[in-house]
Amino acid sequence: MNTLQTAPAPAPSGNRQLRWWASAAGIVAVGTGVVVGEVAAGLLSPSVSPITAVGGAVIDVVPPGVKDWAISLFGTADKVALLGGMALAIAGLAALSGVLELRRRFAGAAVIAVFGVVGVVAVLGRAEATAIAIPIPLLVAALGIALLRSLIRRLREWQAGSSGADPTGAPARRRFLRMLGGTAAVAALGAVLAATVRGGAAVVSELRSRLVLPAPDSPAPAVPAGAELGLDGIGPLVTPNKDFYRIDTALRVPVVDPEGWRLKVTGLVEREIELDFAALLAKPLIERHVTIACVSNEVGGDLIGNARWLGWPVRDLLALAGPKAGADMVLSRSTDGWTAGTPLGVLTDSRDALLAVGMNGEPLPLEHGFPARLIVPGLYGYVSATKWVTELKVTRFADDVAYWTPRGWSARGPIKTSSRIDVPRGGRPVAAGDVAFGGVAWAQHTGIGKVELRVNRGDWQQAQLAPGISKDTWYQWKLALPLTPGQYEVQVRATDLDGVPQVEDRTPVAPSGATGFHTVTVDVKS
Ligand SMILES: Nc1nc2c(c(=O)[nH]1)N[C@H]1C(S)=C(S)[C@@H](COP(=O)(O)O)O[C@H]1N2
Ligand SMILES: [Mo]
Repeated sequence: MNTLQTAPAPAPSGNRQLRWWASAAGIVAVGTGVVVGEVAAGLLSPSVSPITAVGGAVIDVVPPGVKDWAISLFGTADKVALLGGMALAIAGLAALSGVLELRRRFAGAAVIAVFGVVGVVAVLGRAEATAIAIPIPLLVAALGIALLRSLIRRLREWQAGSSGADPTGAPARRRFLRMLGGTAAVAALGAVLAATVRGGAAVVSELRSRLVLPAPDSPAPAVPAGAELGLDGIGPLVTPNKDFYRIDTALRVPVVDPEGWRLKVTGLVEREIELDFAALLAKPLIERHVTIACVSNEVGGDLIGNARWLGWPVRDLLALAGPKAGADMVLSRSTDGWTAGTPLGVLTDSRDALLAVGMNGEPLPLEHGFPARLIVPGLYGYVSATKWVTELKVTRFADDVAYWTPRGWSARGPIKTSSRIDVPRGGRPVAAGDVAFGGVAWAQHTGIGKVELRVNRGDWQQAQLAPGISKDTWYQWKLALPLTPGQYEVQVRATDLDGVPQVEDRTPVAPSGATGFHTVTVDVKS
């Protein structure tokens, strides 16, 4: 036996160092459990893991105000922020469980057990949860507890300065550190594995990239000359897919294999219909530009985008099913259980409401609903634009409620006429003289009639309005204002083609969309 190895190990000096090691033990134990749980979920229940279930539950219980705040703070990185926040919270509780377990046997284990129960409750609350997903959080907790208990036992032995009953006679310190390091390594490996198990997404991405969409029977009307003003600083008239805003409650983008995808039309219909992806692509498809917007878009905000969508008119699909008298709503449902309630009339009138498969000449990106979603001109996304859609239930507003309705949002959500100043960009001073103002205005399905600007609440001055691609899209506008040095407040107001101006009174985004004039302060330098 080597004397060096059996030399008594110095006990971790002082309570602080001991607590530090106990915290590390807690984090490594719980982290390993969580990672193993994610791997298990990835294999057994791809759409629900303990982490996505808890995160989804957090999203579901936060009041609309907090959701708006999170979106305004983190923008489309709100999910990364949520996952990061969860990781910090879990690490904090895990460290605490280590310290508690060191102080008192089973005290830390109890904290982890609570984790497990919270996880099970969260999984039970997910619409997409399969039975196999339910016990996974308990597995996570059991593994975390087992690891924590043996790590803490070794830490105690080190503290006591004993070499215990270890037949190798390795010092207690080394046995603790070896187990801590070994477990952390397993967790790291598991994290890599969890990422690969997510390869399902990679497979569907590959299928998507090889998919060739049919040419539309009815192509999109040409973009009129001059619709794009080309003013520096106004976003492009058609938003590229990669820049298109993304809003949904899905922590992990649903991965839907088009081969297995089915859309059912159910409820108050003469004939239930089931459609697979090949059958959908074989329908006479049309292509249209439609500007969609989020109800959470603040005045002047960027949760709005314009794309060329390829799809089958929902009107034709519903005509095949034959809605029964008395029906007034279509509850659309996605693979992850999210729902939107759309007035039946809007889906059966002459507008181009689409069961869309293409976006700007490509299959829908996974984030934007691959393989199929709804696009309805004139309605906010939360009451119409269901991504990863798998069911249309013809029903009545009196009988069914959609996802956001009980959470403080209006059951009906027509888009409010609005306008935005994109240039000059806020905060940057501009040179005196003719100052170029420009932006966009929208009144989906009615169309924009005029856009005006006013300076320091003076008279409204009419801007040059570019032709819209259609009444369902936004319009660009511009106006040069002669300004001398000083500070100005500039406001924009759009009026729709029925002559109705946008609402001046400021109202918040909840419950049915913001109103008010976009107002910017412009610093003019000599
Ligand atoms: N399945 C599903 N579809 C959804 C949502 C969702 O949370 N889940 N959010 C809706 C909302 S609120 C909006 S504004 C639009 C946004 O569509 P986009 O992400 O393609 O821009 O999708 C709608 N469709
Ligand atoms: Mo939205």
